[in-house]
Order: sequence, then structure tokens, then C-alpha cells
Amino acid sequence: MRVDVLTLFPEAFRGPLDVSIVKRAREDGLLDLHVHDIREHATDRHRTVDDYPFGGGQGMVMRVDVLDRALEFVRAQAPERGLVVYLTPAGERLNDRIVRELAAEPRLILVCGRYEGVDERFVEHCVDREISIGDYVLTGGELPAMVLIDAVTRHIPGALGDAASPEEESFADGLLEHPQYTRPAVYRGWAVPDVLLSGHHARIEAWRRAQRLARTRERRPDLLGEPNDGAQPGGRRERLGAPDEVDE
Ligand code: 9D3
Repeated sequence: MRVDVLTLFPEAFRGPLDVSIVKRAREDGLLDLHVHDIREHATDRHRTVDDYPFGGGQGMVMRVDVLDRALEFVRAQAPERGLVVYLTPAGERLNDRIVRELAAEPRLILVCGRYEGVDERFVEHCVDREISIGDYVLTGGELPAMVLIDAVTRHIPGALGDAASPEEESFADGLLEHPQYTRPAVYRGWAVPDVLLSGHHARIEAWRRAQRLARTRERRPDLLGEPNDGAQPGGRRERLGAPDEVDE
């Protein structure tokens, strides 16, 4: 898959996409990532990319002409048309279904906004999809674009290696994960649940299932089809039960 990013801050993309699975996918040629500086497509001597909003209001708006030239320049670098995704707080909220849809594309062109956003004519005529990563305000679309690239990369065949498959993961079946433990079995008196050391596989599976359901009911009732009425406890996590007093 080819991914092109249009941004005013190309340097933001060094680092997060140069580690772990995404790094490997790029080295293996599974992900062909190109980051482009929108400012290179400004034409005046001050290299202006934004201007005041018509009708008044706060902040600045990214210019349709600069964005359109940047898009056409980038688009011409490869034969695939590319699905144009604009990262915006006003977009559809990203989820597992959308990630899978985007991962099936041969090419994505991600547009990162800064300031108050981009001229709506660019959205109307050039953008295929508007995506938000959640209901909180960030300073720009760069981190959301990196989130999207990371999530999509995991779905490129071969990117996770032979063992792992994104098909059978949490969210695929709509429940949160059960807790995981490894050695030592007791640390500072903190003991691993007995059932996991029992070797009784049916009981272990039943315990894990119950944990997944309890966690989902407590933390994400919306995943169980309950309306999200905002009445979840929230805040600092509860620590249930007495401290385990077990010798190491
Ligand atoms: C005045 C209204 N603001 C929207 C809530 C303006 C505004 C604030 C911050 C416009 C853009 C931004 C920068 N954020 C993004 O570009 C962004 C974003 C986000 O802030 N949260 C979640 N997902 C995304 S995707 C792009």
C-alpha cells in the first residue's frame, strides 16, 4: 500500500513511524510512505498557505488553491488515484471497521489540517472521506494521520509476521481483552490468579471470557449494545479486594 501525507509539518512524521511494526512494514516494502510539505506549493514570496476566513471569525483557513496544487502534484507521482482522507475533528470517528476499509485501498492520500481548518471547497471537490480520531481537541491533523497509518499498517497482509492476525482481535468480536500475566507468579505478594496456573484449559477459557465480559460491561457498555449514557464511574481505577499476602 502507498500512503502520501500532505502536511505543514513533515518533520513530525520522523520517529513514530520509524519503529516497530510500521518500520518493518516499510523496510519490507509493504508500506510505501511519502510525506510532503504543503508549503512547497505556495506561490507568493512569503509562501502563504492560509488566509483570514470570509465572513469573519477566529483564526486562519488553509487556502484551496495551495491544497489543490499540492494534491495534484502528489497524485501524479503514482498511477493509483488514491483515496483522499482529510483528518478533521468534524469527521466521522475512526473505528475498527473504517480502519479495515482504508486498509483495503491500494493508496491513501492523507491531508493534515492546521489552523481552523481548510477551505470547504477543497473538502467538497477533492476529499473522499473526513475522519476524526475522537472527541478531544488536538493542535493539528498530524498525530491523527500517524494513528491512522499505524492502525492501517497492522492490516496489511504480512505486516504482523506469520503468527499474529488482526482478524481474531479485540474489537473484531466486540469485547475488551482479558488481563495477561507472566512470570514471576508472585511479585511483592502480588499473586497471579490461581486458575491460570491450574493447567485446566476449560476453566482458564471460562475465566478469561468472564473477565472480558465484566471489563466490557464496566468500561465500555456501548460495545454490548447498551446506550452510552455517560453514567460510567470513570476517574481513577478502583482497586478491588484485599492485597494479596503471599510469600515469594
Ligand atoms: C473552533 C473549532 N475547533 C474544532 C473543535 C477548531 C479546530 C481545533 C483543532 C480545528 C482543528 C484542530 C486540530 N485538530 C485536528 O486537525 C484533528 C483532530 C482533533 O483535534 N481531534 C480528533 N481528531 C482529529 S483529526 C484532526
